[in-house]
Amino acid sequence: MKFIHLSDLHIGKKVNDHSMIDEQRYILDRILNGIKEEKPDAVLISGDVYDKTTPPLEAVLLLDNFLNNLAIDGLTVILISGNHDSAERLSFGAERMKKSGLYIKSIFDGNFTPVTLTDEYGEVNFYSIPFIRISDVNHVFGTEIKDYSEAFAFAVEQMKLDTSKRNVLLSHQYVAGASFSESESAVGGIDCISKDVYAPFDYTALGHIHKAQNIGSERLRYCGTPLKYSASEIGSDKSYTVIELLDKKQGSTCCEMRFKTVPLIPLHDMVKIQGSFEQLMRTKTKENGFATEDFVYAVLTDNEYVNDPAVHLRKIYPNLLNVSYEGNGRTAAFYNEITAGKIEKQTPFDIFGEFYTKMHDGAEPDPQQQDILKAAIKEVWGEDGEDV
Ligand SMILES: [Mn+2]
Repeated sequence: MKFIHLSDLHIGKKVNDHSMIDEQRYILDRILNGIKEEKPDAVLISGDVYDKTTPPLEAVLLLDNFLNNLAIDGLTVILISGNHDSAERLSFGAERMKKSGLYIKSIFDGNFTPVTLTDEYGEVNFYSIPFIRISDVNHVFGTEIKDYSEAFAFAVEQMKLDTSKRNVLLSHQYVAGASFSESESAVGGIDCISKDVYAPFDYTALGHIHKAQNIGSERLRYCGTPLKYSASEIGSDKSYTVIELLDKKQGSTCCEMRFKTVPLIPLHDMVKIQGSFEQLMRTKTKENGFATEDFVYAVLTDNEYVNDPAVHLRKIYPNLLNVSYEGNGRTAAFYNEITAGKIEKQTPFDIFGEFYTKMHDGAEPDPQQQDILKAAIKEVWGEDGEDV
């Protein structure tokens, strides 16, 4: 039984206000080609299909297109919702679509009927638990559980697993021990689930964490996002996971399995570039190790204030995502120029005034700003502020 594990597509996502839709269209195309080559029995998508509960039109069209392209003879597609999806919206038409081999499990209702596929080694049961909170379990089962792992374990118990068969779970949760990046959002420390609750499954296709990783073993795995969605993912490789479940010997807890990842090369990479404004404006193309159309996080090392660097940098790097300054762009030399040798003789009002002027290309604070400043100084130092 061969299946492909995907998750966290986040279709419709914007990174720093920059639409990723073209990148997503491209990468889904690559994945589709991979699926056609690999000829799996199933494709599993473990949540965060969309980036928003009300995805934009282009995102809906793209998912529609992807799922339609997956209507390949003999291919089963199973999809759960993540914390970014609207469970109800995603479940549109779910009942009817089962007939065509597309199983959407986005509403947690206590029904754990698996999707069962058969190969030469027997049956494989694919179970789904969309993203849930403790309150979902308590709501559905009338329990009063307070612990996340306990709530999840309770749900798993209700499946009454036949462990002599091969069992697979799709789950979108934060499993304790996973290392995450910046783009997950709403991944909290208390929300994590012990990996032990996943032990009864031969394989768990996890979603939620954007960095591909095994949790303890390759049977409990985050496949990661198909694209980099934050600066913290620069330098990390993206891929999808291909799993093959083989024989489950009588009496053994897990079946034999094969595991591999297939690298995903994006249309445009995400890179960090660093240097002075002048250097970055001079740096142009691929000779320097990156294409100008890459998604760029620029880090300026200038000591001097640069006016509107993004406006100019964007002429060379059209997919510029962010400009930041190393050390705030104002090194010790910058501050020394203001303060050296004279700070002790100045009042806080004078020091701030000079600082303000430096930061605003020579403009002085206007009378209203001066009043605010005086009031603030008075609040900190009292009337004595003038003499400090
Ligand atoms: Mn996600």
